[in-house]
Amino acid sequence: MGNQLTEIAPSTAFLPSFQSLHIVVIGLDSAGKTSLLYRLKLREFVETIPTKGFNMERIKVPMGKTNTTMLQVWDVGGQEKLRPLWKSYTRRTDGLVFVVDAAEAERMEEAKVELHRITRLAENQGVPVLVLANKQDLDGAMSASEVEKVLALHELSSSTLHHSQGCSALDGQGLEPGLEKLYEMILKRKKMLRHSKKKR
Ligand SMILES: Nc1nc2c(ncn2[C@@H]2O[C@H](COP(=O)(O)OP(=O)(O)OP(=O)(O)O)[C@@H](O)[C@H]2O)c(=O)[nH]1
Ligand SMILES: [Mg+2]
Repeated sequence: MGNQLTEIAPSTAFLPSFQSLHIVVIGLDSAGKTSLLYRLKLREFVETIPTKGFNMERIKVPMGKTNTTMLQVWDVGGQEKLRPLWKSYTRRTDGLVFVVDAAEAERMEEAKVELHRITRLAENQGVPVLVLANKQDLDGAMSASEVEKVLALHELSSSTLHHSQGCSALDGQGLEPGLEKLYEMILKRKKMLRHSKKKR
């Protein structure tokens, strides 16, 4: 679904408007990134094929008590050969969503390595991270707090706000609360950055 083949990374992806946020969704292949993107956009579970480039959707979501926020969501393919491209998408993003298949415990170490590799980059320092422990509908899926431990989120730099949330693209549970939390972290960071600019 919506598979756009491209070698071109977004160059002017950062949107200065406060109400329009740039979000990048990454994670290992088959974690459920594209399924989550279209669950959010279409409010249904759609058939997907492995993403060879990226998908991008603009999605209006209710955020906070009264706000509706426009999200520009980039879903990037997670196959090993595509992972070197992630950094072109995450540059200057407002928030990172890292999706794992919570029912696939044996791939958590691989996911941990990739998460820490991308968040360690200088340009990603301080970008808030939402970890989605997807496929909670499957028996034996790890909970958000178990995923948080195996991915060693406490080892992320102290300037990086993070949160882990269980979810399922199949029934949609957990997705909106997770995004709400990401939104709060993004606002918090923007406020901190404005405050430190004023001090200079
Ligand atoms: N049971 C269950 N299956 C899911 C869920 N989310 C995704 N899937 C299935 O997992 C497989 C991979 O989903 P995708 O959304 O294509 O995964 P992806 O992370 O985009 O994978 P790449 O594009 O290769 O990086 C598909 O068969 C989906 O139907 C979920 O919440 N529950
Ligand atoms: Mg995909």
